[in-house]
Amino acid sequence: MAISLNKGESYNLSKEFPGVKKLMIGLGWELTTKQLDLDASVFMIGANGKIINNNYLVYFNNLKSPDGALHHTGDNQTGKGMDDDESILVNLDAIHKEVTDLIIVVTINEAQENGYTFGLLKEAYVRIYDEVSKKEIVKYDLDAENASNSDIEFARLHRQNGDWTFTATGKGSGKGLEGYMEKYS
Ligand SMILES: [Ca+2]
Ligand SMILES: [Ca+2]
Repeated sequence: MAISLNKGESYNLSKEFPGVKKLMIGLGWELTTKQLDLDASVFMIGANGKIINNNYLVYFNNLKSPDGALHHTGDNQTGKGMDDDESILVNLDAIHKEVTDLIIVVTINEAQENGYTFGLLKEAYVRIYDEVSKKEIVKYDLDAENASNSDIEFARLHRQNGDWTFTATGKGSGKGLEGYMEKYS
């Protein structure tokens, strides 16, 4: 069973899931009345709180990080089909040594212009699971618990002394992907 975390809570991923090497970040959603395009993105952050260079934002326009550690499987614009609609594979051991944090965000395309929120969707979630064992580590509900948000900083993975710590951030900014790009670039 996935770990249930309140916002702001952390746990040591390396201790809770010993030997975990590869994570999968999965984003899924189903439409109700509106056609909404959700996007999963990961900012690979260095000691100064910014991405270590412009290629270390992995999203629909940059599917692989230069270190080969992160691989986005491609943009999905409709959410059609069950299970994960967008996925990002994370190979923890391959992450560039200057990267101290991975910040995972989910945004809705053109949400600001159109007033879109997660509440317009159903069965919308973002989750992380161990790619090898398929064991789910954490799952966040987007449409019910974050209905009024149009974007969310879902989680932060922080590297310390070779261990990875997971923190449930769970904060919306209302500024979309561009807002996160400004903040972390
Ligand atoms: Ca998308
Ligand atoms: Ca779907």
